[in-house]
Amino acid sequence: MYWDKKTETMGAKALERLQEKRLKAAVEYAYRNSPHYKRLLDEKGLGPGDIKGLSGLEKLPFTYKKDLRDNYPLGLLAVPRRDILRYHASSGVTGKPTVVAYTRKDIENWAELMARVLTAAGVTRDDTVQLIYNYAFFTGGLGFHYGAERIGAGVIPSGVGNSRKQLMTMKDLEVTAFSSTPSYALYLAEYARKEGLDVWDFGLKCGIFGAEPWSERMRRKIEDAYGINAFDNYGLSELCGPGVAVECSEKDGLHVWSDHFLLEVIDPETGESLGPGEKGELVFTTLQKEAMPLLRYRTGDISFIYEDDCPCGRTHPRIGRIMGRSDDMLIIRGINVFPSQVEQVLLKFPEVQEHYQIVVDRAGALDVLKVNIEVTEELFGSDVKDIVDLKKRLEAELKSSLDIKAEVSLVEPGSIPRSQGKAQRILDLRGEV
Ligand code: DLL
Repeated sequence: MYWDKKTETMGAKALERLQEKRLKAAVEYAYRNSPHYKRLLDEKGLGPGDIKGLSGLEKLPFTYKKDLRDNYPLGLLAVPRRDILRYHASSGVTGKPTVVAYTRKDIENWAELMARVLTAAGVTRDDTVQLIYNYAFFTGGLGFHYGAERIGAGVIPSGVGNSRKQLMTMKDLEVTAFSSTPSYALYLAEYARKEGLDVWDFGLKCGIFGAEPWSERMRRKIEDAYGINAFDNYGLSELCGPGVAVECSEKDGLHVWSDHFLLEVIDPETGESLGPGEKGELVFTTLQKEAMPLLRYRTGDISFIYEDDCPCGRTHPRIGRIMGRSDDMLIIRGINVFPSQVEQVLLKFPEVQEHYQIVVDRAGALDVLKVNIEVTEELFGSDVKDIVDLKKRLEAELKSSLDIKAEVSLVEPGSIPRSQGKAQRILDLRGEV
């Protein structure tokens, strides 16, 4: 089942020609409208007409998350503010979020891509879809919402939290499809079991999960619990949000919508392009974005491109499940967390030392974040009341900066193991679910 059969199944040559045409236009657009890209291209001695085809892609400079951060909040905008219809944001490295903006056309295109995503997973206008993603700055909620509406499905904008109500909604409104992070889907199934409910009986058909890494084993667990087909979908705020790539009924690789996003896989160390089958960092060039076009955006996500064609008939290239990151970003309950954000918070508290450890673990299916922090000798010898108060203030500040709850343990000076080389600040104990 396709949403836009013509585009999704267009011949490889025709897709390449389309990409070539759009790449030339995208470079020209970025040069003319984004002072940032004009400067970068000028520095490289590249004019807008110098990229003549896909083979010229490698001449273009990379764009990093750091570029968005350095140009916070809207330095990469390529249109006047009055043309912006929507803003979203994801967490940034230093406590400042990465802000992304959309024109009317960008929102339209995103809804189309999300309609393709949902259709690939089998959602039609006959479905009732429950969207269990955050509807605020995070792109998951509204991204799925617009796509499901585009298809004409019945949308339940459930948002996050209140598991009992989520289950009641699912059952009473006879929901047939839902979307959430994979870990929340598992958690909800466990919660239901404890409440004496059997989600298998709800009559659900499919689920679309993403925003964080998950495994085949997790897929099987979710499918077995709900009696559904579970599909992986991938995306990032900088490109639009969800809607960059999705699995089809084959469940073997995610199709990247390549009429919108030109895909490369590179060696994260050398920046060299890698061939199909070779594992490396995903890099995307936006081919149709107006508000914030990006050239060769380094995602930090590690995967590879499939070599063979997909039996589903879609010609857009497939990538494997995201296998990891090339940087130190952690994804905790679908929220991006950089260790440096924790450090920034600690710097505001003179009562704590620079020695800390971030521990990410699982309680059931859900991630939990703990931060062990050494206090000063002085505080260590002081009143319990002061320590409790400090713990509370640290937890409040971390929550406000990270958007996720962190449990703080204040520990004795000298108790966090010192390392000979790089400090071992992160302990990820999650393993595979
Ligand atoms: O997570 C967009 C999204 C929302 C995707 C809902 C899917 C569903 P950001 O908050 O900007 O955007 O985080 C993007 O999350 O670079 C990956 O590291 C990770 N990520 C997203 N989807 C997947 C996935 C949204 N399916 C970052 N598998 C990306 C593994 C994923 N990692």
